[in-house]
Amino acid sequence: MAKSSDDISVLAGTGGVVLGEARTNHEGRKAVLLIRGDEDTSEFVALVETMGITIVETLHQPGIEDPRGYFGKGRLQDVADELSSRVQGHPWQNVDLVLMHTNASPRQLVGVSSAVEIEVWDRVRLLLSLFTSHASSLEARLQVRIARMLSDRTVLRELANQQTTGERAGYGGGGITALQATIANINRELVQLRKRQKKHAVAQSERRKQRSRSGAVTVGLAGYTNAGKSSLFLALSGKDVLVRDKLFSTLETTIGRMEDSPRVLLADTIGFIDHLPSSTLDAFRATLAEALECDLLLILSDVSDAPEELERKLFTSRNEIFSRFYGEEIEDDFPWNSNETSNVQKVLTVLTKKDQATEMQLDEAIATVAALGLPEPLIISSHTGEGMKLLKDAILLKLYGPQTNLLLLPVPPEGGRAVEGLVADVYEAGLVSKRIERDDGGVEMRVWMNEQSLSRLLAHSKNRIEVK
Ligand SMILES: Nc1nc2c(ncn2[C@@H]2O[C@H](COP(=O)(O)OP(=O)(O)OP(=O)(O)O)[C@@H](O)[C@H]2O)c(=O)[nH]1
Ligand SMILES: [Mg+2]
Repeated sequence: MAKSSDDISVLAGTGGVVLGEARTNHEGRKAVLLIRGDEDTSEFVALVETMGITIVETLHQPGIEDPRGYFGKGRLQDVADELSSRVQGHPWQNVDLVLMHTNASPRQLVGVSSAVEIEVWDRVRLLLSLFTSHASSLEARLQVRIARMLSDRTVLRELANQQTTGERAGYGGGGITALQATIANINRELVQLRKRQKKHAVAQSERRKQRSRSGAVTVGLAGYTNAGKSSLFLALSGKDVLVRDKLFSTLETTIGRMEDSPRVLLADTIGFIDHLPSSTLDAFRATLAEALECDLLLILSDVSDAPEELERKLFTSRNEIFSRFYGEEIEDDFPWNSNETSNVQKVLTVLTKKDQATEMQLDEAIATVAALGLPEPLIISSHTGEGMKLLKDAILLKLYGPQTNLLLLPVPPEGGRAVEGLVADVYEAGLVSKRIERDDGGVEMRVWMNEQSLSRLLAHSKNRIEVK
């Protein structure tokens, strides 16, 4: 059995790096944040706040990132000195975390860690820690663990590399051999974890096939984190899922039935975020597949966001879905309009949280959606219910085409199946929205039904069902 990576103690102060262990609760921690240039830090700060961590001080250094230590050598030393000379009452007294506002290279992570000698997170490690603390299901924990180990391995490889080239001396007590043994352990455990994940994925894909064989169709809910996916899922299905004003509340896929339309399944899933490394996204692939391999995909975005935020988040969602997940090239005319081999034939854009948006925001958002080549949006509020009926109808229209009016004829004089039997067949084949019993014993029905099911129904009805 491979040694668990939780045992890896690459400790600060012994010439190594704190890889930030399996700790899941970071509530109440204090951090300093390092920033180069004048980047917008609001999303990063929101991620930090979501975890209950307080940023005690933000340190800026103008100019471009130093490839060795993110901050320049002198400035980084200043930070290290300040940390090591803390006395009672120092504002940094309880700081045990240094945050870097970047997706750092392994070299930068090692560089900053060695200098400050406390735990260091770049944006990716921050996300991984957040995922770890929000992972509540077995599946979520498994994929987060894989993502963490992949990321830890790059840091350990960098350390090994620095020791081999003589750039760095010693590694704890054990030196390069201990490091290589640790990497080997990680590799072994990754093989095991991936096997388990593969098993999950196969089982999931089998369940998906079964669902579609049983005539169910799936509607996937996708969008940036905090877009309101779980809230819409709850509003449409009534099935309880975690809704919180936190980033990445949802890390796995939940399937539920659309209310009044039991054959329509909804899939709530993990959200997207900018600049997630491919290896991290890959760890969530099976989960995403559960929602994105669907009959209809809803792309959600929060219309109460500032216009440039909305654009950024929709742009990211679009790229994650089409380029990274489906591996399609994004061109001006979109896959769902142009290309029959596309993975997604059907897409709807949904703007959420209408109750919090101004008229001007709504207008701007509609223009943004069009500029990105996405289908014209439906605008809803899961809280007030506004737009929900239109959305449900739009979903059914996309899935089944226009509604069909059927007339079920009464039993003829020479005998035949009871009308109730025909009615049952119709319920079996589609979604009934209206039913009128006629005086002559016949029944009129209005249904959502795709062409294939309709022709099968008519063929089996011995001319007792007519399309009106
Ligand atoms: N005012 C308003 N708030 C909403 C609406 N829909 C969702 N929210 C809020 O937006 C926040 C995020 O909602 P979620 O449904 O958890 O969003 P999500 O997309 O599932 O988020 P993650 O799972 O974290 O990616 C919560 O605080 C919701 O209450 C809405 O229609 N109106
Ligand atoms: Mg959610």
